[in-house]
This record gives sequence, C-alpha cells and structure tokens, in this order.
Amino acid sequence: MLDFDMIIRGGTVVTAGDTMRCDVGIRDGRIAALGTDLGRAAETVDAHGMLVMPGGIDSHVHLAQPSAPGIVSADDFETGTRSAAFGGTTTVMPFCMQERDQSLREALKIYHARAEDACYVDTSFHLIIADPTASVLGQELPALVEEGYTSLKIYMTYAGLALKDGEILEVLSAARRTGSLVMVHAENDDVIRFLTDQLERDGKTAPYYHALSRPVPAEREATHRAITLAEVVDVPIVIVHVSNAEARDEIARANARGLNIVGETCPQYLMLTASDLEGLDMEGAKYVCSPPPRDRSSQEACWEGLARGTFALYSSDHCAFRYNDPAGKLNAKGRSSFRWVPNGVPGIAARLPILFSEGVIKGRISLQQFVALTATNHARTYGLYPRKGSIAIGSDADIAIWDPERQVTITHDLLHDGADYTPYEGLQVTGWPVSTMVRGRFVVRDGDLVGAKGFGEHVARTKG
Ligand code: DUC
Ligand code: ZN
Ligand code: ZN
Repeated sequence: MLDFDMIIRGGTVVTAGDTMRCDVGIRDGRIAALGTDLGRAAETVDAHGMLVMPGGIDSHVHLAQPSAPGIVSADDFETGTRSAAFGGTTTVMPFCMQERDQSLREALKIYHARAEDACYVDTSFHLIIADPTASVLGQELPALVEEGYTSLKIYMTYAGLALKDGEILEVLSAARRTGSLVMVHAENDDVIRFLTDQLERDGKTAPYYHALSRPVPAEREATHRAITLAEVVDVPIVIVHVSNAEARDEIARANARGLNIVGETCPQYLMLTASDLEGLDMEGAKYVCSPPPRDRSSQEACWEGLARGTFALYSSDHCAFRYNDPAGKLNAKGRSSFRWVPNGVPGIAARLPILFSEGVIKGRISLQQFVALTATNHARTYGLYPRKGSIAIGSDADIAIWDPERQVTITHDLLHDGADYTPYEGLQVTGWPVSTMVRGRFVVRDGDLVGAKGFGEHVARTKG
C-alpha cells in the first residue's frame, strides 16, 4: 500500500512563519506529512531548486460582474480562474453584487450559476450590499453568514452602489451582530461628482483627468469617515485598495488607537502612476481604475505599508475590460469623457510575480511576508484558515511551485486572461510560479494548463 498520492520532493517549503527544506506528502487532496524519507507515493514531483509555497489567495477580484449598460467584463469565471492559476493563485474571492431591489439570495443564485462548472481554482464569494433594507440586513444576511458568506463589500461612491453614512452604520451594526466582516471602498462621492462635472465643463475629458477627478483628499476623507463609523459601531473593517500615504496613515493611526482596521493595497498602486493615464489618444484608458494610481511617493508609501504591516492584504482588485473593444475601455461614450471609461485593471495573474520580484528579490519584504501578504493573511481575515493559506498538516494541498531564479518579461500572452492587454507589459521579473495545484491536483504544470474546468469548488467560510 502506498503512503501518499503524491510527494513533492526536494523543494524549499515556505510558510508565513518558516522556511524549511522538506518534502510534502499529499493524500486525498490534503497535506498529510512534512518531512524527509516520507515513503512511497503514486507520484513523485521533483522540486529541487524550487520554492514550495501556499497557493495565493486573491481576496479581491471582480469576475462576470456588470458595470454599466453595454460594457462587458473581460473575464468570466473560466478565464479569470484560469489566469489565477497561471499566476500561482489557488483561491479567488469574487464578488456577488446585489442590484437595487434585489434580494441577496437572488443575486447569489445568479452568480453561482455563472461560476458553475467554470472554475479552475477554488472560489468563495463576498457579497456586495447595494440595497441595505431591513430585511436584507435583518433576515437575509444573518442566514447567509451562517451558510459561510461571512464578508461583504460596501461602496462610498459609484451611482447605484454608494451608501449614505446612515446606511453604512446600519450595515456595520448588522456585521457586528452577525460576526461578518465589511470591506469598504472609501472615496468621497460628492467630491468626485463635483470635480468630474468641473473637468468636463472645462473640456478636460481625456482618460488622464480620471486621476484628477478622484484626488488623494477624496480617498483620505472617506477612509477617515469609514473608520469613524466603524469606531462608533465598534466593529472591525477592511479598507480595500489603498493608494497613498494619507489614507494609509489613517489606518495606521486607527490601529495605534486600538481599533481593528485591516488595510489592503494592490499591484497597480505599487507599479503605476497617474502619468500612465496620459498615453497618446485613448491609451491612458488602459490604466483607469479607482482609486487611481498616484505618484512615485505614493508607490513608496504603499510599499512601506506592506513592509510595516499597515497593509495585511495584497490583492489584485482584478476588474478587467478589453481595451480595443466597443464593450470595453474604448466604448463610444468613453471616448467622449473619462466619466464613461469602465474602471478597473487586470492583475489576477501578475499579482504574485510582481510582489515576488519587486518585493522579495529587491529586498523590500521577506519571503515570510510574501506568503502572509498573498495567502495566509487572506485566509485568516476571511475565515478560510487553516483549511487554506498555509502548508500545514491537514490543510488543503493548494500549492504553487516557484522557480525563484527564472527571469521573465511579462507579456499579455503569459497571463491567460480574457483581456487584450496587461498594464505590466514589458516588466521584467525574477521568479515565476511554474506549477500550481489545487487540493493536490495540478491545474498548471510546468507552464501548461492541465486542470479541468469545473474542478474549482465554492468554499463556505467561517467568521474571520
Ligand atoms: N474600482 C473598484 O472599486 N472596483 C473595481 C475596479 C475599480 O477600479
Ligand atoms: Zn472598490
Ligand atoms: Zn474592487
């Protein structure tokens, strides 16, 4: 009788706590042993010279999510989860967006149907609450939290999504009652509308003006306000996609005062600046996302936030639209004003290689911080731990095998998503996830897609 289904032999296993030379024994999709001389297995994988790390958990992605009439998301659950696997990510947490006048159950039915039989890696939905009625917060949410939907996102901006302060307080107290975790998109809606109108009146409609319509104070003020509302209700929150020092420092100050505010940043705030939106013609539309990329000092501030722990989470906020497409960035209205350019950039596959190369290889963060920021902290924050997010006995065998020395020039064709560009085209990175496995089965092996569409499962979560 064989001891294991698979042994990954000879690699260096990295977790958020340790780096160790050992083999990994896998049985029934879970990690069953860590050590040497583990015995016999149906299959042995040679990982000499490789890093064996927890597969990434991307806790902020938008897949098959409508944004405006006539605009189509570039990635559905098939292409999005395929791209995740090529980038070393084994669990993605997309959003299930409630429309106004829609129940959360109806929304979930629609999104589960979109994801059914489509996913290459595991998924777990966050809810987006756009219509926080008494029955949504008092009846639906408590039941859904018990069923494992333990987190939700709210918006302080965007027509049809933005909640008023009173509504935010109601959502936060429902989160406190149910033990769920609220993610906040923090930008001041009135500031954005005022500046957008003004820029348009002045004929400043090119994609670059998107960045000027959503300045740092709009993000800082909303971050401060979200934290204040959470303090009033006495509940933890996550401030997502932080782009600059001022919003970062609001989070740091709140935590120094004893609050529990989790910060998240994303590759676009480490690698892009507002000047990327200045490209010739409409090129800048490729980089339109919210909050917008800022400047070099903001990039440094975000790196410091990751290194110091103000940001516990590094996610992609993958929200892809094709560029050269009338249903994407170059829609007819988008050409008339930045107001109509769909917000979002792709990043689900590039997320980990960017942090590994720019972070670990360049000495900004340690390997342990890399694992914490890309996997373990997501699992702990959102109730997936210890099933996911580590290489430990009993955990799902969700593993990325990395060649830490491979030099790669990022090009869009390496990422396997549904978009037609990457904001990181031409970026040279060191280190690449050569193979990715979910629950003990390879999805990508030595750069080839070998997994089955539909193998990815939806995972119910505990309270984080
Ligand atoms: N901003 C968001 O809030 N979500 C998706 C993409 C974006 O740019
Ligand atoms: Zn957002
Ligand atoms: Zn988002």
